[in-house]
Amino acid sequence: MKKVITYGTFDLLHYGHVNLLQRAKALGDYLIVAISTDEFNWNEKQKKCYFSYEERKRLVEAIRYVDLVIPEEAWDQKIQDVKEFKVDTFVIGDDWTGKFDFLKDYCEVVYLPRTPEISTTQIKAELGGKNK
Ligand code: C2G
Repeated sequence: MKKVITYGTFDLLHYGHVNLLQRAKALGDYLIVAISTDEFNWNEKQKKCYFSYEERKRLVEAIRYVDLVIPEEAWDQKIQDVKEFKVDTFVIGDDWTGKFDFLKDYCEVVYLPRTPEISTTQIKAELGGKNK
């Protein structure tokens, strides 16, 4: 069984996220998604999520391509995750190109093109504008 892993916040889940998860699953048989915890998002990415970790986990678990959701609590947990879950391929959007090449010592590393026209930031901005 070929195992794939990816990491992300997945706040305000949208089709760009789903496009990524669909392509990630197509690279193997089992897809693990590490979702950033609320603490990790705030402390490391200065992101304040609309949905809590538990709500984001509930949404991502409902996606047909996803087999397991685990928490992302630290930048440096990836090597441990790859070893613990015997992961063959690490996948993430190409906005991170090069940032995780260190994982090539442990698994295949794939950067996939982002879905260009959608982002959580854009959704928040447009909704914020309408509420004025
Ligand atoms: N994504 C995408 N297209 C978009 C938006 C997001 O392909 N329009 C991808 C991102 O490239 C990423 C995944 O969807 O692979 C999740 O995106 P985010 O929730 O924004 O994740 P991010 O904040 O980039 O966190 O340790 C890695 C980080 O946790 C990644």
